[in-house]
Amino acid sequence: MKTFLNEVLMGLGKRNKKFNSKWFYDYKGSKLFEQITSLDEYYPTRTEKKILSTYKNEIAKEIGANAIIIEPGAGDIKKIGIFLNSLNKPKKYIPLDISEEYIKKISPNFKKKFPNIPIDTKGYDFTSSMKLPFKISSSENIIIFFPGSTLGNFEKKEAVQFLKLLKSKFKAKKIIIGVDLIKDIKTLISAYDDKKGITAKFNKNILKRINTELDGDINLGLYKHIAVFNKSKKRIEMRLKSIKNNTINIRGSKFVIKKNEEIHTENSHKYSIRSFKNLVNEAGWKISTTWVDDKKLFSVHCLK
Ligand code: AVI
Repeated sequence: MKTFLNEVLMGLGKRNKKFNSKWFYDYKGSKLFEQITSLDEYYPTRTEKKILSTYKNEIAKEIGANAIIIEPGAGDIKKIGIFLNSLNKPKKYIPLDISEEYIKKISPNFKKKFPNIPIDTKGYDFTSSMKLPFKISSSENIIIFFPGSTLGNFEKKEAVQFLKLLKSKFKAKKIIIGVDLIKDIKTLISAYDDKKGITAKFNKNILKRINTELDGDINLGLYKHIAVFNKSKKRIEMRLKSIKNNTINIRGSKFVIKKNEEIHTENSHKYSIRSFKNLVNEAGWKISTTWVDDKKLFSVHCLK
């Protein structure tokens, strides 16, 4: 299994330095992401919630009866509640999150709101090759709920692999998935570089984690948060740019970072309905319904 330490050492050893964005999400990072979702500039969360609420009955129809709903990367578990009461006898809800500490703190709230729906919370890195932390049978109506455009954080190849895995490993019958749409660059950039600097803190949280968990000696003040739109790859890229020559020491490994050198920390791919359809088809799924908001900022799809 790739650990945080291994991945960080490998990422800093590359000529084009990079980290996997999943390492943002310890307890603190999950809290910062929660704050991002209510920023004025960050349109995806409120837009997706509106779509889920407007079309909850259509979504419930697609999901069908006796569903076991699995949500990989569930975070603050705020979206499932929008349509849960519209479902026909849901059997169980299984939220998975890489930060076990965070998800375990969030789940009592769900139990209070939905006392009749069994919840089976698990700390689990859904990008890992580890065994699933629960048993499933392919005869069940297994539905994957994957909102928030989390798929956008994968490289295209990884996204296809992950969609395939949802069928082979998770035994999913259908997927309800949220996907962010391509739009004007100004709106995109400000969503990832907000005025209050919360996204900058979120981005730097990875450096903080390296210092506290891996005994690193990074001077956080020497790194600047930047968000750029990569036009050819249709994605926002978050990076940490060093403002001075400096060195990073982590458990006996030393890395020299030059002034203006960047560490790539996150990709957030944006799709058109057509490019998403192509991606989904490549993974062996078909779009059965697509829902979008009036301004065509965000999309929610049912895949089968
Ligand atoms: C979790 N993920 C879909 C977010 C996104 O928009 O790519 C993470 C994020 N990064 C910066 N702001 C939000």
